[in-house]
Amino acid sequence: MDEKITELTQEAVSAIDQAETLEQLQAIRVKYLGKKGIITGLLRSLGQVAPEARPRLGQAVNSARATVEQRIEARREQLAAELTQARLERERIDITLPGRVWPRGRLHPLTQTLNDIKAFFMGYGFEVVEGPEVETDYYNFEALNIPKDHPARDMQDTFYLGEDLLLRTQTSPVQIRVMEATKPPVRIIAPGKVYRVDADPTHSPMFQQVEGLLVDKDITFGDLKGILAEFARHLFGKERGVRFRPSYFPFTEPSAEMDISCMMCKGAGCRVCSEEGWIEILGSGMVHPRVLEMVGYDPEEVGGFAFGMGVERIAMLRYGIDDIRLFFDNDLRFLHQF
Ligand code: 2U9
Repeated sequence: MDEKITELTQEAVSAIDQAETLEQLQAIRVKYLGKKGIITGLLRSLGQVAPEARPRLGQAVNSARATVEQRIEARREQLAAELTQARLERERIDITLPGRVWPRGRLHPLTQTLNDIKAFFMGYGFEVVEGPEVETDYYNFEALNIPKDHPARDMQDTFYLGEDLLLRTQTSPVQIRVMEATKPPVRIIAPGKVYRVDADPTHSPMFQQVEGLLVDKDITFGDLKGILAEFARHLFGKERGVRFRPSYFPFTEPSAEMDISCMMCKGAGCRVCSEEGWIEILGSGMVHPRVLEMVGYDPEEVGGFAFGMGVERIAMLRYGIDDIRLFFDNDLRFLHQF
């Protein structure tokens, strides 16, 4: 019996050492230590040996079982480590390979210009408001004191969507709605898309405007001049000359257009300013008393100034672009330059 135990142990140990996979190792465990395993069988058969030999033989079988168990566990750890190592080799990643460089995006020149305009007026306490692009005749024309026979109302100039509905031709309706809903003081700018039947190198059927409105007690034309001149120098450089020219709009009285000294020729006269030395950048004026009355304000109590500018026009002057359609072509060769 002693010999058999020694022999069995050696046989098991050599099988364990030769096992190449965890599955083979498991089969060996079943063969020797399983319920019907050889060593388990030996333990059971101890009942048949002579009582005086039993303790010694029992000890020998138990020690054989412990040896086999230990060797299996040791080999299992070894095989598992080899498997992990092999997997690490197989899945090795070369972290020195250069990554892919993604091209960096940037803001559209019109967005950049609009952001700069907004930031300036927000700095003076103006709130940014937006409104619908589809408007009624009342908000787009009537409430702005635009007479029935004004050319802007013509089918040739306005996109009508029905009897009374149209695509707004300016963002002023937004400001009418704000005044209807709130009491003075009002200090807002209204940026947004507007639509006019017009298309050539400097006009697009859709373009963007920023209009501004300030209504309060004791507002003067001096307030208008001060803030708009400051705006012009903020956007086009503090060395720019600024001048106001009398003009006419149905919704403001008096009205004025603001020019800046030409940044190309510095006022000497060139192609960009049509030999004038000056370039128009926005329209403005004191809000017409009739417009104030129509929203329920008392023109004897409060007054205000308003202004309007085309964002594309400002961006064209700023960047020296001579065709408005370049903004809408989405040609990356153009867009990458800003
Ligand atoms: C209210 C009252 C008055 C807004 C104004 C202009 C002068 C103006 C044009 C500039 C170039 C439009 O984009 S453009 O074609 N705008 O000259 N806009 S005053 O006046 C208002 C606005 C709202 C309630």
